[in-house]
Parts: sequence; structure tokens; C-alpha cells
Amino acid sequence: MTFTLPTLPFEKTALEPYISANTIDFHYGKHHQAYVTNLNNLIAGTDMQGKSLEEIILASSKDPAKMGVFNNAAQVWNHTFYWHCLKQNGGGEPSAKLLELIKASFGDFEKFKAEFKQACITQFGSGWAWLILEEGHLKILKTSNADLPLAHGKKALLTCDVWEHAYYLDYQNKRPDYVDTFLNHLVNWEFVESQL
Ligand code: MN3
Repeated sequence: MTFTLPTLPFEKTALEPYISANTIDFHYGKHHQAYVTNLNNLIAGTDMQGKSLEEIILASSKDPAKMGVFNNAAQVWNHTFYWHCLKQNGGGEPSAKLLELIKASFGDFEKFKAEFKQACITQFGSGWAWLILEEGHLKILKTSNADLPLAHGKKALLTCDVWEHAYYLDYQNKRPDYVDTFLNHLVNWEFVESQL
């Protein structure tokens, strides 16, 4: 049994003009595919074969000898989650239930956006910014490289990929512009709420 590249939950042109089909071709078609291919090659014939993606992530996250497995398995999970966090005509405010939780946790929606953006733009080098649920409250965190909330026993609700490959073709070095666009035009709040 091997892992396959999950189907993209939208057409590759659906996020234009904010994220181009060219970016999707590379990010999904090349980078995400490469993590799937690498993972399959790394687990072939090992005790990891036959385990679920989540099981592989948890079994490899604390083992330095399995860093390659962890990095690729986590990146498969992260990218699949990221695609579901995006949609055509997304962004803006979430529905009442989630908005109340955001207000209770951050004060108001604008403060949430500012804090999430700050996490995105201050992640040094490659990584991810996350909205997570912890003991009934929402929190923002950032992780380096392939690291993810699951490896720390935390529940992810939303992520923004801040690896340069996520935005460089469309935004070059302007990561803050990519993050603004992500928040204002792309976040799939229905998906985020479905993860509560
Ligand atoms: Mn990526």
C-alpha cells in the first residue's frame, strides 16, 4: 500500500488572480507530489508501511533516525490540509460560531488577523503559521520546516504555508502581501469551522 497525491479540492485556476495556476502546478504538482513520492520510497519495506499518515507522523516525530520520514509525511499532511484551507472567493469573516470563538480568544477579528499575519511574516525561513484549538480556546502558533501541531498533541484548524515555494512565483519576496491576500481572499472558513 502506498500513498497517493490527494485530489486538489478546487480547479488549479480557481484561486486566480491571487494564487496562479502556475504556482499550483509547481506547489501541488511538483512539491506536494515529491513529498508523496519520497515518503513512499522511504517507508517501503519498513515497519512504517501500512500505517496511516498520522501514525507515521507520530511514530517518526521524536526519532532523529526517522527525520526524513517525518519531514515527508508531515509535508504530505500539511499540504493536503493547506489546500483545504483555501477556496475561490474565500477570506473575509467566518460564520457566527467561529467568529464568537475568535472574539473570545483574540478580542476581535482584526486582532486575530494581525496576530496571524505576524506569525506568518516572523517565521524565519521555511515553515507554517497555524490557528489551533487548545482547551476550548484558539491560539496561533508557527512551526519550522515540516513541523506541525499534530506532532505536539495539538489540533490544527487553519494553516498558511510560508515556504517561499508557496508564494514566490506570484509575490516574489513580498510575503506580507501573500499573507494579506490569504486572509482577505482565500481562507475557506467553512473548512476551518468543520475542524472544530
Ligand atoms: Mn508548500
